[in-house]
Amino acid sequence: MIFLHFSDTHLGKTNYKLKEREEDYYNAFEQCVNIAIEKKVDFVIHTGDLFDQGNPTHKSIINCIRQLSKLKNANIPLFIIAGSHDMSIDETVISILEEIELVTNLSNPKYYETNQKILLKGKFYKNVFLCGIAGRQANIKEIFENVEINPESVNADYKIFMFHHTISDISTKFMDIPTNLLPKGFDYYAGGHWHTNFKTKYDTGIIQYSGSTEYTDITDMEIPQKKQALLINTMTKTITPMFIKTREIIIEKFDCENMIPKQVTQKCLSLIKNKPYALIIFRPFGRLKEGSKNMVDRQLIREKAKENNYLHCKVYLTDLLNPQEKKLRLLRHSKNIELDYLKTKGYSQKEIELAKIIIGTLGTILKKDGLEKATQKIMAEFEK
Ligand SMILES: [Mn+2]
Repeated sequence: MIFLHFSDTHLGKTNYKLKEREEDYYNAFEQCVNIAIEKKVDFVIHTGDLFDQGNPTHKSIINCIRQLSKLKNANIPLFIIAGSHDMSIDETVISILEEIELVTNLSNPKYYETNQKILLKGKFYKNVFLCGIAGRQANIKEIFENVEINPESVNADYKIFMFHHTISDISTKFMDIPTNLLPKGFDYYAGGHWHTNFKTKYDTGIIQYSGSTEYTDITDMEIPQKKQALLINTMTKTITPMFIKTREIIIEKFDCENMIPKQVTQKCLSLIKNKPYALIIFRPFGRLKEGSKNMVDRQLIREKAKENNYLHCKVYLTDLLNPQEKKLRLLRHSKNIELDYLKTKGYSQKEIELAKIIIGTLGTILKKDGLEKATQKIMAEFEK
């Protein structure tokens, strides 16, 4: 059997508010579907973040259905789990797609049983057994600790486990679960959530993250790795990357230590060639000799890029320091990033405490009396 694995398609996402970038995500998704059809695969697996949002735009749903219908017409089933971005307060769009028989959502409760343990009933397709866990974060370690696999899966010739979490083998800093919490005995562990390609051996099989199908943010753009879907042959156990054609993204990072702003501008201008449709991102770093980084003429740089037919030009000055500026040592992924920032800005401890409460109430779903309680808490802190 042959199957295709891809992930993190983030339909509906864009970068820099460009409609062309939104199209790029649809285009990458379409390429994956076309590969599956051309290679006449037996089935496809998607490991979550089909959409970029839990309440996706109509446009992205239409684009998605159009592609999934092509797979259906070619008799190629698609097995999927919901990713962290696919979740909504009430269910996930993926379950709607399942209702109209375009996908099998293995993270749908109908594919597992919860008593004290979580039994993954999964699904048999021909001689393959597939099961998976949705990309939620809450109590995720406990969930994995309590997972049991359908005992009938021993009859399958090939077993696939799908998940949407970062394992400790990738990063101890960003990990959701230690690698050894993955259930044992599978042939293929299909990972999603981590946007770059990653593979390692595990127990009786192999763990494979196919990565996202587009470059979703600046960190992702800076990693020199082609975007891909993976073609797996279960008999020969070969895994072949199928590369996705993506828009050219040029990142120019250069040292500007002891330069003046005008020299930084000149340096950027000199790096602009003629690259139709490419994205160009400048990231100068180092400390300026004089002037201020706001004097770097971003407008002029952007204009020259436009004249040279680039799709878009972005100049990041965050890593460029003014002559007297203290180096802000902000932990990029610190949970207290806002508080660290307020501290560096000289706010008092009391003000920071207050901000902490306010920030803590943002983005949470305020239950009954929630707003009132939050207000009381803020007032109590204020009166201290
Ligand atoms: Mn993702």
